[in-house]
This record gives sequence, C-alpha cells and structure tokens, in this order.
Amino acid sequence: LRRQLHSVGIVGAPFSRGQPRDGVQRGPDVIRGAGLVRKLEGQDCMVKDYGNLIFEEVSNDHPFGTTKQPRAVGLANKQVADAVQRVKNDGYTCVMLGGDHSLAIGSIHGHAACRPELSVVWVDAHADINTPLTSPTGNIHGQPMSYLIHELHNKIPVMPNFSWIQPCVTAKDIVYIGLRDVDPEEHYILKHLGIKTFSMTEVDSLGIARVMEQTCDHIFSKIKKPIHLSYDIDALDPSLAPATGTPVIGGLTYREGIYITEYLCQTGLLSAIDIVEVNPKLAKREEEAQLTASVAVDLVLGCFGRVREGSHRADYKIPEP
Ligand code: EXY
Ligand code: MN
Ligand code: MN
Repeated sequence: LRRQLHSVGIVGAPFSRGQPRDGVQRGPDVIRGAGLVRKLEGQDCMVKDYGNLIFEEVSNDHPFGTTKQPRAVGLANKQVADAVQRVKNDGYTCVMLGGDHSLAIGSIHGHAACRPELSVVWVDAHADINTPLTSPTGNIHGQPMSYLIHELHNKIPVMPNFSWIQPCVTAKDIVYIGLRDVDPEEHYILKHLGIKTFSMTEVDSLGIARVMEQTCDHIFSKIKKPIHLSYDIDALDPSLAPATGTPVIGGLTYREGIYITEYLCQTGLLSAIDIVEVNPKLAKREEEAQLTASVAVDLVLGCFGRVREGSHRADYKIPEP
C-alpha cells in the first residue's frame, strides 16, 4: 500500500463562550497531550503546530435577544477565520482543535475564503443549525451552520461582532452524519433546505460504508470539491467520548467514527478539519478525559493516512541475514 504524505497545520482554539460549561477551552491542550503531533509524525506527516490562539476577555457581553455572549463568539471566530486562512495559504490541511462548536463559523469562513467551492461534512449528534431566533438555549454552539448558509441569510439578525460574517456555503454542499438530537425548528430547516442528512437511523439501516459512499456521491455530484470536515466528538457514543458537554446516548461506534475519517482521507480532498467539544472537566474520572482525547487523536490520524490494515514505506525491503 502506497503511503501518501500529508502536511498538517494545527491551530488550537481554547474557547468556551459558545456554550455554558467550563472546561471545553482545554480541548486543544488535552488533545495535544494525547500525542497528536508525535503520532502524526509517526505516520510520516509533515506537521506544523501554529499553537493556541489567544482570546481576550470581552466585557459587557450581555445577550443579544436570547443569544448569549455574541461579542466574545464573534470576535474569537474572526481570529479563527484569519488563522485558518493563513494555514491554508501556507499550503497545509488545517486541523482546528476546539473549543466549542461555535468555532466552526470562523473555521469554515476562513477555509471558504481560500477554497470558495468547498463542501461541508458535519459529523455530530446535533445539527447546530438553529438561527438566533429559533434557538431554544441561546447557545451559539447550537447555531453555527445558520450563519454560514446562503439560503438562511435573510433569517439572521445583525449581531455585535458578527458583521464580518458572510454566508459561504450552499445547502446542497452540506452532509450531516450521526444526528440523533435535532430540535423541531432545526428539523424544519433541514427539510425545507433539502440538506442531505444521515441520522443514526440511516447509519443503522445503510451501514457506515454506504453512508460514506452516498455522502461522497452527494458532495461530488458535479465537481470534486475540497472537503471541510467538522467533527463534533459528541457524534461518537458517550461510552467512547464521555468528556463532552452535550452527550447523547446511541452514537457512532469507534469503528464507524474512524471509518468516516479513513474514507474521507482516501478521497484526497480533505482540506480542513475541526475537532470540537472535548471537555476534560466533564469527565467523571481522569480515564474518561484520556479516553475522549485519545479517540479524538485517532480521528485526526484517520484523516491523515492511518489505515487499520497497516502500511509500509514505499522503499521498504525485508532485511537479509
Ligand atoms: N440544539 C440545542 C441548542 O441549539 O442549544 C443543543 C445544541 C448542542 C450543540 C452541540 C455542540 O453540538
Ligand atoms: Mn456540534
Ligand atoms: Mn453536538
């Protein structure tokens, strides 16, 4: 098996203001602590770690309507967008380590600034497509897709520190995998816009192999487009990824979760990846935090050439005595 070489640029985004639970800002460091860079290099990736972004405190960040901490979220996402754009312009596949899933606003926005034709594969228990006006919680991590989709533009109020955000994805260029906790308003939006979804029911009925075939048939229906993979760790079953803010029973198995990354890797079109919602502070025991972080690392490894059958260098020779 031929190994392709990947160059990987890592950006840490230690940010939690898109949701109320403390600790998710430690995601980037616990994922690195589980050996991310060393293991990527061990599979012949060229890695540049751009380090963590530094987010300033925002004072007087009172709610806008029901939406919580809009100024902090808007500002942090501008920094993420600029960082992702830089990593892409430097020629790397970008890995953004969150942080909560509100950061996908900046990550996809920055990616789209360099690759306007991109498609999005969103792996999550949740659809994260509430608008500020449909959100039952006011937490922006349940809303990021709504700011990015052209078809929802006229439903989005202008919020403080959000004016730089322009929709950059079309509904037909999005696929969801792993859904099992979708609000009624979100369900309406998904159906109304005709967005392709593979809920856990479809994962059960089709199997993950056909889900991935159909995912790629859908996003590559016209031309081969770069892929933005936004991977919420809560897509996985809570038994594998317990350290997360909004766990939902009945999630992807380890094998299904990894298969998604292996499959997308072999398209050769993975262009940027988010790994979000790892919250070590919500682990009941230290082992739960470590398990969640090590599964997160395995997802990234799958995106960059790790295959379970094993692999070898092209020039390998069996040693002779
Ligand atoms: N749908 C709910 C909301 O909008 O608040 C829950 C969202 C949870 C979002 C998690 C990160 O994926
Ligand atoms: Mn999410
Ligand atoms: Mn989620």
